[in-house]
Order: sequence, then structure tokens, then C-alpha cells
Amino acid sequence: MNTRLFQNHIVRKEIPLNPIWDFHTLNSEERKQEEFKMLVPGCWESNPKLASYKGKAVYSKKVSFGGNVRLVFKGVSHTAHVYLDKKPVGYHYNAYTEFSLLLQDIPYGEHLLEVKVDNSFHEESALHVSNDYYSYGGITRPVVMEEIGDMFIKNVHFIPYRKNGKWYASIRSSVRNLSNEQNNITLKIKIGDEEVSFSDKVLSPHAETNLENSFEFPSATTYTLENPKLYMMDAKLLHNDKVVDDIIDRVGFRDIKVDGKDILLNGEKVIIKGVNRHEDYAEFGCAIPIEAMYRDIEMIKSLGANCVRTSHYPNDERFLDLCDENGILVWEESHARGLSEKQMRHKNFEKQSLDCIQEMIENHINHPSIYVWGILNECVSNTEFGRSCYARQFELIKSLDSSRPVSFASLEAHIGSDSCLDLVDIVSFNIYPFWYHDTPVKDSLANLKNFVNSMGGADKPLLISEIGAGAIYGHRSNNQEKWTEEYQVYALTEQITPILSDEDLSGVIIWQYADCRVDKGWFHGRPKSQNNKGLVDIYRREKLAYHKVKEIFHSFQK
Ligand code: ADA
Repeated sequence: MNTRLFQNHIVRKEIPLNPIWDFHTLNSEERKQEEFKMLVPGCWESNPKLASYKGKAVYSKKVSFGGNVRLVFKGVSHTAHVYLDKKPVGYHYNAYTEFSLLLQDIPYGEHLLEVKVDNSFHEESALHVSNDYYSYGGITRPVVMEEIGDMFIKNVHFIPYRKNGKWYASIRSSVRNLSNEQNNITLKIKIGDEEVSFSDKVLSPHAETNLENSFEFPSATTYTLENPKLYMMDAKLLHNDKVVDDIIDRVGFRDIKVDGKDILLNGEKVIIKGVNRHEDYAEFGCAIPIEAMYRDIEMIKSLGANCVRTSHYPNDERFLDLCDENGILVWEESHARGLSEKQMRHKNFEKQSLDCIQEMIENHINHPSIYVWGILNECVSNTEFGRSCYARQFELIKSLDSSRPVSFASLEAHIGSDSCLDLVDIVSFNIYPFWYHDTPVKDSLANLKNFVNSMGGADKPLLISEIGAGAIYGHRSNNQEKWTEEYQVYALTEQITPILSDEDLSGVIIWQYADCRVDKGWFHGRPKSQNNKGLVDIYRREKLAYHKVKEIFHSFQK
């Protein structure tokens, strides 16, 4: 199964899983209901009979294997309980992050693999709640079963940095030893024409060993948006001179810094011209096929955009691979949108939030396109309790990756009360003049800048992380009525031109790239039960605004 745009193992073998699984829904007493065949990856909503199904279901299949295997789920929406031969072997919450299960010493033969999935807003769920996007159901991202031996490479993390005009990288790797013996290994890592190694390392029995060192890469070519130079990073684990495992990833030599009000890519100021993108595509739901992802990247590039914000959760890694390849900067954020203090006080909120951050960074840290880690979109950032949540989450991010700036998109209503601006490297606000209110844009921006400067944000980059207006595709009229395509053009023109002309601002991320489905609890303000602020509709049909934004973005070629 292709979980990336390139082969990420040669030595480690994959046990092919037929993409068609048996499937049945469960009623509230967890008794079998309707049976179907279901595609993995996919959303069950793609089956018209389950278009609005909220609840539990079971995916199952017989698989022949044995020994030690890693079962890797790139995304299950949104709560998963995994069983092997009816015995529980794993659990995961959150649709948007990868989890893997280690199945050891399995007797060779045919086994029953079952995944019970729940997309309801059950009482254990703190982050998947009724919201202005849809929590789909299913094994929505790829599943991989990998054969491993007694030792395997858990991860290889690559952090590039520049010193005295040369490229270096800090490389950290975790290696697992599943055996009873102490083993001596060497980890060899080839990046382009250079090879570095961790030689003669001792792996204690039944333990994970962390290796870390910095290396110089004198011949590395810098990754830029114009020339997004990527290198394969091929890590091989040797035991008694035999390669026993490998991981292949892709990296780029670039660094992101914040300097005063500027965001610097390789030391050069970059003005963000971006779009917010939900993972949602007509009948595919959040399980967007690679062909459709590629179409999105082409349309985003043709806009003249240089950034995508993964509103409001970590994205499918294949989309991040496309951003890496195309020089599109990514603001990736952990899963949260618009949670109240009551919701942030949910008993599972902190663990589910921190788990999501850990898994997001653990699995995505090598992507050169990611330039900022975001959290807690429009949550409670103006109370002492809310601040403690933001602070705890930023603390975890910085402990996992100190190489990237952090931010969060604050609510327009928090202008005047936000108490978390000192916690971020980049100050970001979502504002909606000409949509939710009719304050002239220049007054909105002046009001925002006055507040941010009064809160010590004067010497930090200031991003407008959301701004936009709604339009129903095909609804046309020249009477300046809201929801028409013409009004959306007018609003976006009034909104983004002053932002891109403002020396005090670091750019704009438009809300949003494409229309997306919303939960039924949001139907009242969302015609067709969709968030219609897309520049294109859910089928990627271009609204007039797509062409207007393209004209404006291309006219600002900074
Ligand atoms: C907020 C929120 C977005 C979306 C937007 C809107 O800024 O961050 O997810 O809900 O408002 O369309 O109103």
C-alpha cells in the first residue's frame, strides 16, 4: 500500500492487504447490523446507504502471516479498537494521526484481523465534536502490515541547520531490540552522495535505543520554494554485517527562522500567500485519493499560493509529500477547532491533545515544507485556564522540535483579551471584515495591530491566518448580495489587497481553498450543510473568487 509518494522500505517486507474488507455496522448494543464490502482507505459515507451514518462499525479480513509484524494505520476516523483472532491488540483515538501496533511471535497461519471504528461524538471524545467540518467514519488512510525481525528502526528524524554558511543536520534515530540478547549494530544513513553512520552501538534486550549526532553535509543543495531540492534518506540497520532492516524517507536542507516581524526561509523574508484546506472532497469525504490530492496541489500552485494551512488537524502524509515536492509551505496543526472552556476541561482533552501533537511531530518532522507547528484554532486563549493549556501544548512541541516556529490562530473576538501572544513565535488571527461584520478592513487591521503591539507582539511576525467570505457555487447576481459569487470576489478583494500591501504583516491565509461538509449541528448557518467559503466547491469547480485571488496573488510576487 502506498503510504508515501516513494518506496519507504526495500529490505523491510510488506504483507499485502487486499483493499476490500468485510464490513458491518453495529447497533447501540454492538450487535451486527447491515453487511457490506468496504474499500480501505475510504470513508463509509461514500456508500450512499451510510452517507450520514454516525456510530460504530467493524472492518474485518483474514490475513496469512506469522512472526513479528508491525501493523501501521495512517488514519482511522476517529476511534479504533483493533483485534487479532478476537483478542484486543490496540486502540487509538483521533482520525488524523498515525498509529502502529507491534504483533510479536505470531504463529504462522491465517488470522482474523478486525478493526472496530466509531465516528460518533461519544463521551470519551474531546476533540471530535459537532463542528464546522465533518468527522467522517472509516479506515480513511492507508493500512500497512510490515514483517520485521528481532530488531527494527522505529524512526529517523532529520533536523537541518546552517552554520558558517554550510549545511549540517542533527540526526536522531530510535532502534528497537525485541530479542532477549544484547545486540551490536551499525546504523548507516545515506543522504544523496553522503553517508553517515552510528557504528558499533549496543542494543539492550527488549529495549529501545536512541542514537543522536550532528553531521556536516558540505555538498548539500538548499531547498527553496523555487527549487525544492529533496534528498532520499536511506537508513540501513546492520547486524553482523547483514542489513536486517531499513527505512527510506525524504528530506530537504532548509531552515526557518523568525527575525523581528519577518518569517525567514534560508535567511530570506517570505510573505505568506496561503489557503486553508480541509481534507474533504465530494464523495470521497476525508479519504481523498492521491489523484485528487494532486489536483488540489496543481490548483493551489496555479493560484500563486506558497502556503497551505492544514486546518484543523494533521494531514495525510502523501499530501505533505506533494507539498514538499512542489515548494508549498505548510502550517501543520494539531487537531482542535473552536473548543469552549467546558470542552477544554473534558477529562480526555489534555491527553488526546498531547497524543495528537506527539504523533503529528513524530511522524511528520522530516517534511521540509512544514514551516510552523500550530495548535488549538480559536480555542480559549483569553483565560488563565486556557492559557495553561496553550502553554502545556507549546512546551511539548518545543521539546520535540525546537527547529520550527509555533503559532495558533486566535479568534477575532479575542482582539483585546487574548493572553497567549507571548507564547508564540508568530502571532496569528482569524478576522472576517465584510462577512461577519462590516468594519472597513483598514480599521479591522489597525485595531488588530494596536492590540497586538500593546501585548508585546510588536516585534513578532503577524499573520492573518483566516479571512474570506461565503459563496454558493453558481449563485450569481450583481446586487452585492452575500452568498453570491460576485460578493465573494468583492469581499476578498477588499480583504486581501490591504493585507498583502501592509509592511507590518507577514501575509494572509485565505479561508478557505474548497467548500467542505459540516456536521449536522452546524446546518443553520451553512447552506447545503457545507462551509461555502471555498474558492472552489467540493468538486473543485472554480468560483469567480478563485480567479480574482489568482490575479491578486500573482500581482504580489514577493
Ligand atoms: C473560524 C474557524 C474556521 C471556520 C471559519 C468560518 O475562523 O477557524 O474553521 O469555521 O471560522 O467559516 O466561519
